[in-house]
Amino acid sequence: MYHHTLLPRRLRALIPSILLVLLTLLPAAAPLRSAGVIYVVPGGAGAQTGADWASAKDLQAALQSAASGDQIWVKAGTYKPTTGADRSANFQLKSGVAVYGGFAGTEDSLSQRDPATHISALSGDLLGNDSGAVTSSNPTRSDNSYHVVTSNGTDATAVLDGFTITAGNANGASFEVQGGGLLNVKGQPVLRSLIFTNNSAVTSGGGMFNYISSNPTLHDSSFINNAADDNGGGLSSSGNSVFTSSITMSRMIFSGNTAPFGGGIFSESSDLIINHAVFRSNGATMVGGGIVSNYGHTIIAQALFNGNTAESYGSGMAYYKADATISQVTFSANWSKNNGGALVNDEGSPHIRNSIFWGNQGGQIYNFPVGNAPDVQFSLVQGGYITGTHILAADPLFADADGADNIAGTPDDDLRLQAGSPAIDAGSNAFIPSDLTDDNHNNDVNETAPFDLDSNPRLDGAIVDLGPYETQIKVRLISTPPPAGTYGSSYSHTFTTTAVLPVTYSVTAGILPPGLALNATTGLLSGIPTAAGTYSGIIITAGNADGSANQTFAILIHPAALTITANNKIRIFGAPNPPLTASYSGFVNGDTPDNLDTPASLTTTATITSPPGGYPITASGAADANYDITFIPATLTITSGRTYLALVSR
Ligand SMILES: [Ca+2]
Ligand SMILES: [Ca+2]
Ligand SMILES: [Ca+2]
Ligand SMILES: [Ca+2]
Repeated sequence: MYHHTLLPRRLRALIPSILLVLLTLLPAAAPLRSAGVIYVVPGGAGAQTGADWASAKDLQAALQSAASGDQIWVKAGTYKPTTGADRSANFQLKSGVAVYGGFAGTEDSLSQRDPATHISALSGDLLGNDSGAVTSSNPTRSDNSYHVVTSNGTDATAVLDGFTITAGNANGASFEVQGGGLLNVKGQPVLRSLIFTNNSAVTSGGGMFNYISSNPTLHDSSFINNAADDNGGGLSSSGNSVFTSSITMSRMIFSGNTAPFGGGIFSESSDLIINHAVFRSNGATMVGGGIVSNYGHTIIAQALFNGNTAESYGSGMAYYKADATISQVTFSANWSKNNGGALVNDEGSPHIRNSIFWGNQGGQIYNFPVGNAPDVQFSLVQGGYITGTHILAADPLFADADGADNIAGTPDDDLRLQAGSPAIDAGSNAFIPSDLTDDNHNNDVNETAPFDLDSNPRLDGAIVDLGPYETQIKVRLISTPPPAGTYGSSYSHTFTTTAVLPVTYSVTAGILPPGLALNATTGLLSGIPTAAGTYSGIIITAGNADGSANQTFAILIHPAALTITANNKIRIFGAPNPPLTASYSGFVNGDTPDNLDTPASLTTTATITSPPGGYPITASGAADANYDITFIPATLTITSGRTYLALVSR
């Protein structure tokens, strides 16, 4: 820390002049300026210094001049890699430079932009003549850029955020046959809020091609209507035996992309981590409408595969010698001409958890060779899954499986779960995926996923649902129905709920047994029943601002046990029968014999002429709705005079 004092004085004196020499050696063309914002509008404006909106640069010029730490703010409009005809020109991203689109051209802070409203498009349609099909051979695309964007060799400080990338057509030679929208070789850029649409490639990755040692992250982005003539209509990612690649994606949409192999995504010797994604209406003319994964590791969490098609196998996904973890995924209304309506597992080893396979044409899960079955647990599989554990096979009761158009597999399908779906609370919480892409921005990727595909809490109630959507019930009555009670006996039952906010309990239909009352705050139903009977059709509602839950039940109030015991009597032979009496055991609620609907009658067979002996006294006839009455008889003993005296003196 005292190094400067060790410098010889003469050397210290030289330092200013050394600095001066170094400064003069810097090329004059590189202006010394602090990192900041470079403003961009189509074609540039004013003095084109990039210092503000009024003197904005064009995008290509801004990228050329940007230094590490710069941001480039790009006004809405269309930007092409060149004003000429050089199909190899492209927008090359830079490490340390973040390029943001979506500005109206008036903003002074990043948070004011809105890419959904102010479309900043990067277009490879150099002649501006594109029409018709998005195919590499379409003549109106023969002028288009081979790659609209490249991010080769960048690190994770290269950012592209808030753009539509369109009209790339990689139909050249060498690398210019793949990645029409974006080519990423040995790059690790952060790609956010991008729409890749109408890009094509003569081999791989119509929308984007990712190749060896490339580990980009892609968030909040869509691949729509891209095409490749070989594989990966939307996205293709490849490693090789030495250099693997890995793509981490969250909140993605792949829709309407086509290729022979992997309409949405083709991945080979590459790892895929996908959290929150919709694969819809992608098509493979051969295998893997949604995804093909060959070799490599794939994690797919909280995703929907709907309306994808494959002319051969595996309309949702196809795995070849790849391992995969598939959790909280729904496959529905995918169409495969042959097998694997949802999934083909070809010598792979998928682990499938908390997922739904329903209504796919071509069967649900197809294994090749037969017997090489994925490990399926806590999932709903149409037709069942014989080697799985905790498998349901009942209709999952999607909210609207074929949507308003009544055609399954089109974008209006609603594959959330209806109330009463067997898939609600049918998963295993142990298999909730982790927060792979840190969707709650707390730098913890090991905690369980906080959000479902709708960005609702992933866990509602005590147990996770199957599929990507968690039904938000919010308020649940979780207690068992109230038990039976007994007339005159203290009764207590507490209704319990799971809810974030406190709930209020009320009786919304039927009548509680008399004597019982419901505490609106605690849910305690208590009291002493004052009338036996069956009280049916009672509905208890627990509710708060989030919603409410009902429970319908009957309460049976049993009669109390009452024993009427006739009293033994004795009389002397020849005397009239004494008054017959009885004792009562079991009265509650202050009842007396006078409260009985029908009083007990006491009879004996003895008459005034009956000889000495024992005669039964029978209690009977008493009846009351509140009592379950047992009668116990007694004996009238008729004695001779001497015996009578002995008995009564005892
Ligand atoms: Ca064109
Ligand atoms: Ca539909
Ligand atoms: Ca987190
Ligand atoms: Ca649940």
